[in-house]
Amino acid sequence: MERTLTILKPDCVRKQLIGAVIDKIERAGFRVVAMKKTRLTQATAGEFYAVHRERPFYGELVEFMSSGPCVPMILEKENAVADFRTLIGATDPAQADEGTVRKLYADSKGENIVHGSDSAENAAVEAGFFFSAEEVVRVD
Ligand code: DAT
Ligand code: MG
Repeated sequence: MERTLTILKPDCVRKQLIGAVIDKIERAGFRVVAMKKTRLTQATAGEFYAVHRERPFYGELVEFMSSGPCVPMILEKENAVADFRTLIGATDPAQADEGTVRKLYADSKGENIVHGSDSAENAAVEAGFFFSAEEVVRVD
């Protein structure tokens, strides 16, 4: 079993799509092993996306990710990282495959509904931004 970290971003929460996106996630076979609603500070959002620090969109990204509540989750499934990236589609919704979360719900490259980790190693690091060990509970 592999784990990935997702964030239902502030646009997802504002558009009242939390349930719709979780429905797609569960139907695709992911188990939710941790979940909360929270709001990133600019400092935490900046650190979370530190790899993009030099990119022209970094300021906008930090601003957006701290603009309202979000819903981070740890998801578990075989091949979770790659399968979740397939489920959400390309970063730019205009390039995303039909039926993907971003194609269905995202407005733009910058406001694209969901985050998905790009490796199992990064998923573990990213989970640490939101969850303590006691909050990661899989009982089923
Ligand atoms: P992904 O979220 O698909 O892993 P990424 O890691 O390249 O994409 O970028 C992280 C986030 O930064 C992305 O979800 C939205 C924002 N972003 C990326 N490229 C952008 C661009 N060209 N213009 C505006 N925002 C962008
Ligand atoms: Mg990425």
